[in-house]
Amino acid sequence: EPPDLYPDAAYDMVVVSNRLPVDYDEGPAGETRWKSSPGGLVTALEPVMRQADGAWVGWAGVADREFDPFEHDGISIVPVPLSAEELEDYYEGFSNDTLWPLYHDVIAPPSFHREWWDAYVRVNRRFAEAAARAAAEGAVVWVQDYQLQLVPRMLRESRPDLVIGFFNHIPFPAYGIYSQLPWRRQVVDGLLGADVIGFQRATDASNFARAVRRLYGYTTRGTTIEVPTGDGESRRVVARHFPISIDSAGFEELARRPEIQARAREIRESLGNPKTVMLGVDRLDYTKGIRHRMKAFGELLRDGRLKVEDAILVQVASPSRERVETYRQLRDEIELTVGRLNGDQATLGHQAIAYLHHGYPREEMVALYLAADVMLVTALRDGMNLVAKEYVACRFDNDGVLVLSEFTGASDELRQAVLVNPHDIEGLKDAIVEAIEMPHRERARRMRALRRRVRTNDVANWSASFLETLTGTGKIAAGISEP
Ligand code: GDG
Repeated sequence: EPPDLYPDAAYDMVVVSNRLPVDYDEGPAGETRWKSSPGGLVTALEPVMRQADGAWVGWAGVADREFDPFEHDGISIVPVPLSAEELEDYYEGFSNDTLWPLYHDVIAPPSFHREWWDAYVRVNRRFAEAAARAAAEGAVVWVQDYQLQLVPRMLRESRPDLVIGFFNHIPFPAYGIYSQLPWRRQVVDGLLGADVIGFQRATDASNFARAVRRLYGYTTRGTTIEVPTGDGESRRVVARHFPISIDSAGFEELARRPEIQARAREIRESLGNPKTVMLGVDRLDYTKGIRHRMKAFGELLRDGRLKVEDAILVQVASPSRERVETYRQLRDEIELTVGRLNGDQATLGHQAIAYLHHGYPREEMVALYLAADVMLVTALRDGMNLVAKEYVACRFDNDGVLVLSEFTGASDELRQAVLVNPHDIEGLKDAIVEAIEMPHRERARRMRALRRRVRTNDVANWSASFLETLTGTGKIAAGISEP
């Protein structure tokens, strides 16, 4: 008997994520306005949500404010409030300074603080309660990402009637690293409340299964985990990979627009029409290997293998997590590197790196992708990396070379990229030169193969495949898998 259902808010499909698909915005007279934030997840889930009478539960992006549920662009929005202190402890603290570095192979040292954990539990409970109130009897609830790993268990306890899915957008680390987490048992138990736990890579799923065996001794067979229910019976939980993707057709459509192609030419012109434009696009994050990329590029210039008249690196580093100390330090280090590199290598007419610490509209990103001869994705660890897929989706001209780190989830699928180990600076330098010098036929052959992959596995495919596994019927996904 599900307790306390909102009589008029009983949704058959509920998505739960830290951030809502809309951002709070204050109008000139102090009134509340809502702006869509068109991320990949929104594009992926919008059709499903519209069809299934869905609600989206999440935080509105502003602390210490409460909002009533409302409707936006045909989707029901259920805001969950966070205080400024919770934002610091649950979000900036436990999510972004404990889990994020731990799950990315401790590239930066994770901080463990008991008060952060307490806030994480408290906030996860609030999200679980909001989802439980919004969900109809037997509804599908799909929980997103590492900020909300305890929600599946909490939901199962209050609402055993629900079908519960969880998707982890970031890696799940090897047990030797995961086991550092003081709350490692609680987090695994939280996730095991779900019916299906999705990961980006097969390795992530097997790392998780291993953690389950080590911490609980449960039996795992392939992608199935037997979770005892206490009455001598057990539930079957599926833990497997569902590699996320992008709205490939949407990106290609933008790339084909004449005004965006004109903008791409204008970008190249404003850079002095060099032979080679190289591009990096990342949130300013220590997982993205931005410094490794700059080191390799700087050495190629220093050693005379590249000339500053011929090659430029455009680096878009969009502002991210600026209140977390590690991110402030990283920004200082990167900006010092850019300053030094340009100081040493630039001439009056040619800069070596064009560094842009801004976010841009999607149209401008697509123009940059079209303007770039070589795309550099050198992450040290990355769940998937959508930038790599976006670059490929935009290159309907079958040109351009993708240099891709093997530590990204994307490298499991994009085998025709020039694959690199970004820690190996000599190897990275050789790969950059190989990409710049690659003959046209070879570029086209590789890009065609990459494009086939990104077109076949697009984001609609990703959500359909997850939801089909979750419901076991294909009923919910049927409407969106049609071309
Ligand atoms: C996490 C995981 C996983 C970036 N700057 C601008 C901008 N972006 C867009 C990109 C891309 C997205 O942000 C970044 O996605 P990534 O996948 O590259 O990386 P994370 O942000 O770390 O995402 C990752 C992903 O979740 C999905 O599961 O792939 O591994 O870490 O779409 O284009 N977009 C615009 N302006 C910018 O300045 N418009």
